Amino acid sequence: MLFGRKKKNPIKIADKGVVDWKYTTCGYCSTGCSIEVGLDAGGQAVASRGVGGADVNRGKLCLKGIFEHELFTSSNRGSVPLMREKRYDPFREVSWDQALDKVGSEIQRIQGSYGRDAFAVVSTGQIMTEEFYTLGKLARGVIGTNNYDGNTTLCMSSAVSGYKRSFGSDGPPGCYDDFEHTECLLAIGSNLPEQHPVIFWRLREVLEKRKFPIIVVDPRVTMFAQMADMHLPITPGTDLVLLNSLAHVILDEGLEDHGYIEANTNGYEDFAKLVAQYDPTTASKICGIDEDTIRNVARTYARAGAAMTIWTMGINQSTHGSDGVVGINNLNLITGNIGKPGGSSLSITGQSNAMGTREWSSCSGLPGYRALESEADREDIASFWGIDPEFFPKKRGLFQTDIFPAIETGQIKGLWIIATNPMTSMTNTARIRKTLENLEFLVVQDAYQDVETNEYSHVYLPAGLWAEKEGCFTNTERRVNLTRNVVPPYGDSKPDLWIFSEMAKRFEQGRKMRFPETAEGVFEELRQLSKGRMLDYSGMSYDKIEQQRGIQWPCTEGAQTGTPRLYVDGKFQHADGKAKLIPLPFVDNNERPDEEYPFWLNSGRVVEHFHTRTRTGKIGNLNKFSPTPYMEMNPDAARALGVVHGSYARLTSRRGDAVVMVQLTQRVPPNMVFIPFHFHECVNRLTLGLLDPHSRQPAFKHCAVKIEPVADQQAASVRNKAARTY
Ligand SMILES: Nc1nc2c(c(=O)[nH]1)N[C@H]1C(S)=C(S)[C@@H](COP(=O)(O)OP(=O)(O)OC[C@H]3O[C@@H](n4cnc5c(=O)[nH]c(N)nc54)[C@H](O)[C@@H]3O)O[C@H]1N2
Ligand SMILES: Nc1nc2c(c(=O)[nH]1)N[C@H]1C(S)=C(S)[C@@H](COP(=O)(O)OP(=O)(O)OC[C@H]3O[C@@H](n4cnc5c(=O)[nH]c(N)nc54)[C@H](O)[C@@H]3O)O[C@H]1N2
Ligand code: SF4
Ligand SMILES: [Mo]
Repeated sequence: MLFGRKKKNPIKIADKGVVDWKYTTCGYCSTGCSIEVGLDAGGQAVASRGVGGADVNRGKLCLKGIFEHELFTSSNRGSVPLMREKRYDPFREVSWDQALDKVGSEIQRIQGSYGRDAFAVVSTGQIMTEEFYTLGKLARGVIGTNNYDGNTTLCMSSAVSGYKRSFGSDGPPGCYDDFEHTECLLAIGSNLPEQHPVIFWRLREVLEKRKFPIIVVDPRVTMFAQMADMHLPITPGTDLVLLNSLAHVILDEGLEDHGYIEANTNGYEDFAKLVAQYDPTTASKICGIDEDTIRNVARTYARAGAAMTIWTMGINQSTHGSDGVVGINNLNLITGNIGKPGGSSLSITGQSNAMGTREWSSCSGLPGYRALESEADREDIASFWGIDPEFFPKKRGLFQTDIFPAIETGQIKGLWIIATNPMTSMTNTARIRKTLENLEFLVVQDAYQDVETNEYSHVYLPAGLWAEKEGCFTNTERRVNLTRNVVPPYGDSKPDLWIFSEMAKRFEQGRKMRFPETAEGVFEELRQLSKGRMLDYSGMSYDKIEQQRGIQWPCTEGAQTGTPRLYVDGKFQHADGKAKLIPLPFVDNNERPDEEYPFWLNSGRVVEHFHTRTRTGKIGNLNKFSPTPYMEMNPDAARALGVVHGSYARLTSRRGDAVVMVQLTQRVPPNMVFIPFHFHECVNRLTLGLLDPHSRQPAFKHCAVKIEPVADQQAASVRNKAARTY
């Protein structure tokens, strides 16, 4: 007799004919999963699988990783450089020399006519560390523009700013292993199960062995909120009030760690004076969390032997993003939860190499966490690169979010965009379109030629993607992972590293400088420049990184391996070695719902898509789960407006309008809608993006809209160019 499964057809996994598995690292999110790509006898990439012995993912991949090998030949990859004299004319195919000569001469023309800073460079969090460093050498050391930044301003700049203010330096102090030791996890504005599925799986694995409280702060009932012990559906943009109030209760009830505060921090008195104003009764009226819950969370957190906070864009993308991060650091400093197993302020990073750009790209300063403002740092790098230190500016230039307005005012005339797609990902895209039309010259360097921003370019440079190249990514827990080259770049596309080095040759100063040809050659410069510093790479090599499946910096010369946690000895990076407790008054400066625009517009991500869908929109097994722009809307609110499930609705803000399909769900409260930002001509037509004063990061998640049903679905879908069918 047959029982159970045996009665059914057994699951068969198709034989893909893999003859060789090649080690590399996933190129999507910052989790940093080790991945192997299977090649068939013809050298084609036909499969991906997780690496069993890798500490990060232990054999697992999320569904983006599982289909990642399909990227190499996905549609609309760029294979040859393209050029046109006038925007919107048809492109013509050109040789690499023609394209690079044109870009080089346009940079020189613009700088010659309008000054060095009139040409700007906007990069990404998604190329290799060695490529970032080389781009920095080119932008700072050869081209010499101070208007050089990256899309990390849309993503991690609040975390960077908050870490610097509290601890004196960037650098997430904790690691995934903290889940093994913590007794309380507070997760603010992070939807870990969808956005970092493998970090979430690490957490779940620990929870199966040992129970500890999970507290999720998010205005939506996310998948994370559904599994939490406590869900705090906070009023958007008011996390700082909650954090101040948690500190209030902890100090009021004497639950703080006196010894730690005394030994390792300063600023306590001013901080205590400020949080005294945020009693739970007052705070609950602003942040929407009832006072007993605030007290309960504060006591649970402070009484835990070790407690940690993780956060992502719900904190960073806010007008008080940087303050929110400092507020989290304050909480962990007063409870003595920095630098110990299970006690941490761990910012969950976004893009695969958002950390690598912070460390090495020179966007906000100089390589290896050096500052333009420091004479010694300028001299260090100038002598290493063989240039005059006076060539460097003495202060950082514009952030990405200030570069676009500077194009509007005519201060910037030329722009080079590398691996980012602001026509879909920036706030108020109608304004971005006009801004790009103001440029005398735009060059777009991307792996895909159909990236929306390319519609406005004069030159398109086709770049190799992910494992078509070699180099490192640093993940959320400071782990330097190696992406080994698996297949050659598509068509005649070139690795970004090659493009940057070739561009340098178009400049007199660049011809005199050394640009190593291989990524490993560049890595040697990183080793030397980081020796003895906080982010020491000197004990790493490519082979050692591959053997250990990633190494966490610092890894000093001769050390067996890296370091899981920072600040273990309570010594911080401020001049006096102490961390700062910083008072943070809350200023309510968001656009809020009112009578005319009665809904909060919240935006974020879904598990199967990555950002602007240049990649995941073309992978059938990902796109089929979420092919259409849609919004989550509460059924009660929808009923009042006559909006029905599965129909279309028009959203209007003070900036513009967008049409989306309606998904009715209790995930969102009646006064809020949520839209994944992956689709072009969609949510960012509506967003306002007020900037955080410290980090210049936009408040993508907070603005106000009105909603009306749209009768004609046909018109709606034509209007909405986003329904791409690759
Ligand atoms: N599948 C997938 N994974 C990704 C990415 C992707 O595009 N797709 N992108 C990667 C990148 S670059 C990033 S930055 C991360 C982002 O990762 P997450 O930040 O986890 O993702 P989001 O969906 O942007 O936002 C998280 C949550 O913030 C909440 N939120 C909105 N406003 C507030 C608020 O005022 N307070 C609080 N507490 N919460 C609020 C939203 O409701 C949302 O559920 O994901 C990375 N991983
Ligand atoms: N409304 C709203 N807007 C948001 C957000 C939100 O939550 N809500 N989140 C913001 C955040 S956190 C982020 S990080 C941004 C992301 O916004 P973008 O950076 O604009 O998004 P991506 O689609 O990842 O763009 C990366 C581009 O790089 C290309 N690319 C990939 N690999 C390579 C490579 O190796 N070389 C080159 N040259 N190109 C490559 C891809 O094809 C793609 O076009 O969006 C921001 N915008
Ligand atoms: S969790 Fe992130 S790093 Fe891991 S497979 Fe998924 S997208 Fe890649
Ligand atoms: Mo991001």
